[in-house]
Amino acid sequence: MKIIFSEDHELHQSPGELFLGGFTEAFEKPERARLVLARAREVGLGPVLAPESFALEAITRIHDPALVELLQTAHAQWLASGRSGAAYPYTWAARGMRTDRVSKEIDGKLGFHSFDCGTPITATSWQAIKASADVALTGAKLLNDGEESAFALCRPPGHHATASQFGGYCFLNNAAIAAQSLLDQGAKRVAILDVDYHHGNGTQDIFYHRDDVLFVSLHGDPDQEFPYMLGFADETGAGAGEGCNVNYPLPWGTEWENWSAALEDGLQRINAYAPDMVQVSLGVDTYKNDPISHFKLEHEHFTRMGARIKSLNRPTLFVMEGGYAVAEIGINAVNVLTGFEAA
Ligand code: SP5
Ligand code: ZN
Repeated sequence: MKIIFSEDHELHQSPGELFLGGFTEAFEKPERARLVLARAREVGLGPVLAPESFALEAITRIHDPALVELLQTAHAQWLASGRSGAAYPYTWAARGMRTDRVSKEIDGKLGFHSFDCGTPITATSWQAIKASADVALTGAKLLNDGEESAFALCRPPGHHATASQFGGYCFLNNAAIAAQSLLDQGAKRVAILDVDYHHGNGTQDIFYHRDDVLFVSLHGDPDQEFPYMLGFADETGAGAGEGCNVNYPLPWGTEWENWSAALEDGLQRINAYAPDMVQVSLGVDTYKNDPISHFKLEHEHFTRMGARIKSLNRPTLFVMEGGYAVAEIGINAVNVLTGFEAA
């Protein structure tokens, strides 16, 4: 399986985030991608390719141009307004406030185009964000050119980002951008299976009214887990997209037995949809020792996950999302890919 990777991911490094009442080291850090790549090389998964550079139009097929511009300019405006460090949003449009206009001030813009305070923008973040989208787009192109599978080793991750808002360590929705690219290159239906511990609220929202993308997500019950306000089982799609959104919220402490039962149900839904292509939003924060998550999957379960995904028997693009047990992230992520290849 070909691996697409850009060293430019190193250019995004969060200075830290609020956690348990203090400001602590960021969980989403460059070491994550380094270790996944090292493990892929160690097991000989496949050749490592640099991404092509795509025009911004591939991104604005999904995202509001104002978000794309803000990601490129926010840090300079942050400095110009007398700040230092990274640009952090801290105030949002609560119920009863205006969402029909955007302030020209940096704090107003950041609040308008984000939904959490854990996703800061540094002077060089944009280069990493753009490279991550290019990694996913290159993976989509490989599938379109006939590859049976590919691994887009994206960082920063993407599945929380909506069309117009960043958050959850995500700035651009790499998986959504890649899926749109597959559709634009001729695929009629794409299924996205999101196995990250957190609900992929951005991906769901982007495709919620559409029937050309099936979104299936297994995740921590939003009554207990970030992002708290989306990801419930009664969200089934709307309009033309009715029936094209499938959520499996699962409680803290979920082990392989119940997780894999939900996976089997989700795989059936994907088979019934008969997609031309499959994408996997591959987060491995379901691992038992993940520092911010509460599922109980073990190394071997990731191998089995990959084998079950192979049973879909469709061209499959894996897009890296979360996973914060850094020492073991390489084993867990690559186990999915080797499990897929061996099945
Ligand atoms: C891509 C991805 O996995 N993003 C995850 C973003 C999660 N950010 C919020 C983290 C909140 C941590 N909650 C701590 C609960 C400790 N029991
Ligand atoms: Zn996650």
